[in-house]
Amino acid sequence: MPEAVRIDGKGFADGLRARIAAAAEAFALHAGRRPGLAVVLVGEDAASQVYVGAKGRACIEAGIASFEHRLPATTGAAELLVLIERLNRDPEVDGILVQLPLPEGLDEQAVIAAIDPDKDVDGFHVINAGRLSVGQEGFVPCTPLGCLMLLRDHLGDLSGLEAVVIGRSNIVGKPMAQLLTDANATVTIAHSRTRDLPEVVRRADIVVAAVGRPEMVRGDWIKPGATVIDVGINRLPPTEDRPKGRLVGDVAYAEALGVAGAITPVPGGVGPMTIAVLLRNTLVAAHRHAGMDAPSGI
Ligand code: NAP
Ligand code: L37
Repeated sequence: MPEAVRIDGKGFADGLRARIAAAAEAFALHAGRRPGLAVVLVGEDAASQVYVGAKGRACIEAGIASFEHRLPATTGAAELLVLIERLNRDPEVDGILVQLPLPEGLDEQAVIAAIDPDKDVDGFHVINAGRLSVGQEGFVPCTPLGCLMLLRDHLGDLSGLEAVVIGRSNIVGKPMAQLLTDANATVTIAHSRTRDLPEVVRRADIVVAAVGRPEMVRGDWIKPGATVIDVGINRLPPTEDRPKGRLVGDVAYAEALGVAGAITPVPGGVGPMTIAVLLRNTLVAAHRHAGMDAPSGI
């Protein structure tokens, strides 16, 4: 069995970002303004700080205006809702992202519900979840859309393939299962109550692991030749030679390499796609707000 192909999410995301940058420049010429993304971060969550920083830099590089709002963990719900209302009305802001998780005491669903669905580039608003579920145009959550792009790029048509999504969160697992169903795959959703997960995963031509448990999916769970998308981002405890701790996925990568047909690495797989798709959704939002056709091929 030859070693699995390493699906280069970072490389794909870089290409996507270059296409977005070109389209953002064309948008600015026509609309007289850049697309704009507002990112709201409440509190000091270490991973969120890193991602929000990366998102801001990615915006600037793509010619998208970035409006960062970093608020203390003590921010009250009323204050946060006032900010979101202001961003909803701001014509410079095409997309609004409130980085999750929010600090204890803030109701995430209530905060997301306050975002104008047509600026909800994260696709977390119930209106956008509903649109996805009934097949209407809206915004699709960035991480699962990025996974679908990688799958299509690697496999082409997904019709009739057996897909197993491990995890049923609103931000990854559920929308991922919906996208795969829409792409004509036969989809199984597995979760913490699934009986005999290894046996379920062994049926899959496509495995999407979105669990949050380091290296839970073992090599011998994977059907030979399957395509594996590892969404997990888990930081292992620090060691002598890795003072920051190693980053691993939900799949035992070294084991899976010997069995899978193709697999995304961590880091360098799904993570960079999440950021690139956020820029894409913002660009699409800007076109819709300006009454322009969204650019094709992005
Ligand atoms: P989440 O909300 O915690 O959901 C985890 C899911 O995994 C739940 O549905 C849970 O089942 C299931 N699960 C937990 N233990 C399990 C087990 N032993 N066997 C089978 N299923 C199990 O997590 P999430 O937000 O979807 O994120 C999942 C992972 O993806 C995390 O590592 C996160 O850091 C990563 N992530 C990465 C990106 C990226 O850009 N790469 C973006 C978002 C998230 P129940 O529903 O039964 O509890
Ligand atoms: N859109 N994404 C959106 N909204 C949110 O509310 N929490 C959240 C969210 N999650 C998110 O941004 N996740 C994420 C995860 C990983 C990366 C980016 C975004 C990423 O770039 N990961 C790099 C490694 C980064 C590191 O070293 O820590 C990777 O290569 O996987």
